[in-house]
Amino acid sequence: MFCSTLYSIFIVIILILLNPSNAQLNSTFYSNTCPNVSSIVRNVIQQALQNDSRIAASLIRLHFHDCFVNGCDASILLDQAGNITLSEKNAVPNNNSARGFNVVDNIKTSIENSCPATVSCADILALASEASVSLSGGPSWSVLLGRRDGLIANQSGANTSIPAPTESLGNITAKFAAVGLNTSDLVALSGAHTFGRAQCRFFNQRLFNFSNTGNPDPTLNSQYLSTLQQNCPQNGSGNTINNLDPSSPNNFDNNYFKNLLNNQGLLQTDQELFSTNGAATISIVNIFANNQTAFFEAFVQSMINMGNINPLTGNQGEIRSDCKKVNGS
Ligand code: HEM
Ligand SMILES: *[C@@H]1O[C@H](CO)[C@@H](O)[C@H](O)[C@H]1NC(C)=O
Ligand SMILES: *[C@@H]1O[C@H](CO)[C@@H](O)[C@H](O)[C@H]1NC(C)=O
Ligand SMILES: *[C@@H]1O[C@H](CO)[C@@H](O)[C@H](O)[C@H]1NC(C)=O
Ligand SMILES: *[C@@H]1O[C@H](CO)[C@@H](O)[C@H](O)[C@H]1NC(C)=O
Ligand SMILES: *[C@@H]1O[C@H](CO)[C@@H](O)[C@H](O)[C@H]1NC(C)=O
Ligand SMILES: *[C@@H]1O[C@H](CO)[C@@H](O)[C@H](O)[C@H]1NC(C)=O
Ligand SMILES: *[C@@H]1O[C@H](CO)[C@@H](O)[C@H](O)[C@H]1NC(C)=O
Ligand SMILES: *[C@@H]1O[C@H](CO)[C@@H](O)[C@H](O)[C@H]1NC(C)=O
Ligand SMILES: *[C@@H]1O[C@H](CO)[C@@H](O)[C@H](O)[C@H]1NC(C)=O
Ligand SMILES: *[C@@H]1O[C@H](CO)[C@@H](O)[C@H](O)[C@H]1NC(C)=O
Ligand SMILES: CC(=O)N[C@H]1CO[C@H](CO)[C@@H](O)[C@@H]1O
Repeated sequence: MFCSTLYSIFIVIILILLNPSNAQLNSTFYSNTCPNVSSIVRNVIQQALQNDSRIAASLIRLHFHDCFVNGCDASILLDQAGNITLSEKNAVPNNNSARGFNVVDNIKTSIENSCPATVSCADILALASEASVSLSGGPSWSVLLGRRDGLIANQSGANTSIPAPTESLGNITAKFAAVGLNTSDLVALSGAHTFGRAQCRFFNQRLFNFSNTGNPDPTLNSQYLSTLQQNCPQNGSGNTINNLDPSSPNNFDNNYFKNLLNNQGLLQTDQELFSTNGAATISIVNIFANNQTAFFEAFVQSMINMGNINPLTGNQGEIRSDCKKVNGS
């Protein structure tokens, strides 16, 4: 009786270990089937940066918005057509905001030329994030690979799971915790706002009528406030773009955290990391503002943590041949 119970447990463990869908990601997944995949991705992004200095930032944001919704499965890339009745692209956080889809398609085309039907679109987003950061002066790291592409999009998931820029620190923390990321990950990954742009509509409420007070957000540096008010008049279109890190808009560095110490965080959720009374995030912001190496090391670990959110592996999902569509549709 006792022995047969032990035996059953043993068999179950063996079956779990053999189940390909429990496979861990690793950095050598394509070393035989597409050994040059990293340099192919990097080259396409390097070309794209010649024309569009913002593209590196846009690409890493796609990976973030992908991973927070049904895991890192390239669901954000699916166009709304056929079986995809409600795309993530059209969800509130992405509509007229997420960009870089054409560059993802160019990367995919370039990879298919060397290694057809081999590399997933979900892995392309992870590789593109690393290339974007390192090409912008940030750290390099060994990207974990082996994700497969999902068959569905989840628009309501994208509406509700991706953090919004007007939420409280508590709400943002909860959304990160919901995907297994902690406060250290939140602060480190928010450091991605060291490059890229944001439209006025995402922070306009801080400039004129914060929390329905009729006044600006009191944490905003007054000189920075007047600059932003000129670029973002309250009743303007709200689509004008602003640098997330005005001190070095296209560089991946720790200036984002130095800005927070000067009350020059652009989004409410940026400044909250430093200005929420008693928050556990404050000491982490101070460390990163004073030590870029500490930021880079934490950022790499947290990018790996984010890239590990619920990947499809083994024979789950598929390798899409066109990142915009499920195969055969
Ligand atoms: C902590 C919660 C976060 C909130 C509320 C947030 C919100 C936003 C918003 C509102 C924008 C501007 C989009 C636009 O104007 O169209 C933006 C841009 C951006 N976000 Fe975040 N974000 C968060 C975390 C992250 C994370 C974790 C990453 C990546 C690791 C990231 C990377 C970026 C980048 C690079 C841009 C600039 C994109 C571009 O220029 O195209 N963000 N974010
Ligand atoms: C990487 O993962 C794949 C799929 O799970 C596996 O076949 C391969 O042996 C792994 N490589 C290493 C070095 O662990
Ligand atoms: C890998 O790609 C790089 C850059 O495109 C190229 O210089 C190199 O020759 C390629 N190597 C192989 C083995 O294809
Ligand atoms: C250059 O980048 C802009 C966006 O900044 C884009 O609209 C345009 O299509 C790009 N041109 C080429 C040739 O890629
Ligand atoms: C996305 O934005 C466009 C305006 O450019 C709007 O017409 C459309 O309704 C929006 N889609 C969703 C799903 O909100
Ligand atoms: C996502 O939110 C937008 C705006 O509230 C709404 O129009 C759309 O129906 C939502 N999508 C889903 C699937 O709930
Ligand atoms: C969509 O996303 C939500 C929140 O992330 C999740 O609860 C729900 O199970 C997802 N739906 C599907 C069909 O995957
Ligand atoms: C924060 O989360 C709480 C609990 O879900 C919710 O009641 C509140 O409306 C959220 N606040 C914001 C600004 O989203
Ligand atoms: C967050 O998790 C990491 C492991 O990825 C750990 O080193 C760190 O101490 C945790 N931070 C907090 C605040 O729990
Ligand atoms: C900066 O952080 C790194 C990595 O955590 C650490 O090794 C180094 O000692 C720190 N430098 C200073 C001056 O504190
Ligand atoms: C579309 O959905 C139907 C019903 O779920 C399924 O039978 C069909 O295979 C799907 N088509 C594609 C191309 O995924
Ligand atoms: C000049 C103008 O139209 N001002 C309006 C801008 O929008 C606010 C409400 O957000 C109104 O109160 C102002 O009258």
